[in-house]
Amino acid sequence: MERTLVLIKPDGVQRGLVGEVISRLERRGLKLVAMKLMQVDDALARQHYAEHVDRPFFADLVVFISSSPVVAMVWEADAAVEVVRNTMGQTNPASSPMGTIRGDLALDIGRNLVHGSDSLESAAREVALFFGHAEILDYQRNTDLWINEA
Ligand code: DAT
Ligand code: MG
Repeated sequence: MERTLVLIKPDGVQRGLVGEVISRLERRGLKLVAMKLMQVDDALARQHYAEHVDRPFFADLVVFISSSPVVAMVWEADAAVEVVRNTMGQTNPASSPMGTIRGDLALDIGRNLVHGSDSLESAAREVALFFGHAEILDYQRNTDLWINEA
């Protein structure tokens, strides 16, 4: 079973789309195993986006993600990384298909509402940046056997 980090970025919280984003992931069948509303500081922002440090948009990215609260979550499923990325859509909302979070709810690459880890390795690194072990819960859902055959 995979775990992946999802952030509802400042634009999502400010626009009142927290429930919408969570609802889409819940309805897909993923299991929520950790969640908090938090302010990302400059240091955490730089660590989180470290892979983009040399990109021209890095400074704006760091300012934006720390500009207002985010909702940080860990979601669990088989292939959670791929399933979350597909549910989110493309990085650029303008090229995201309808039916995806970014394709339905966003327009601008710099205001694309959500973050989702892009690989299992990124997921492990990012989950550890945002959550301690004790904050990630292991529990059974009564619906599990209605979502996964085994
Ligand atoms: P994703 O968030 O889909 O994983 P990414 O990791 O390549 O995309 O980039 C991180 C964020 O940086 C992305 O959500 C929005 C911003 N970004 C990416 N490419 C950009 C670009 N060409 N211009 C402006 N912002 C960009
Ligand atoms: Mg990324």
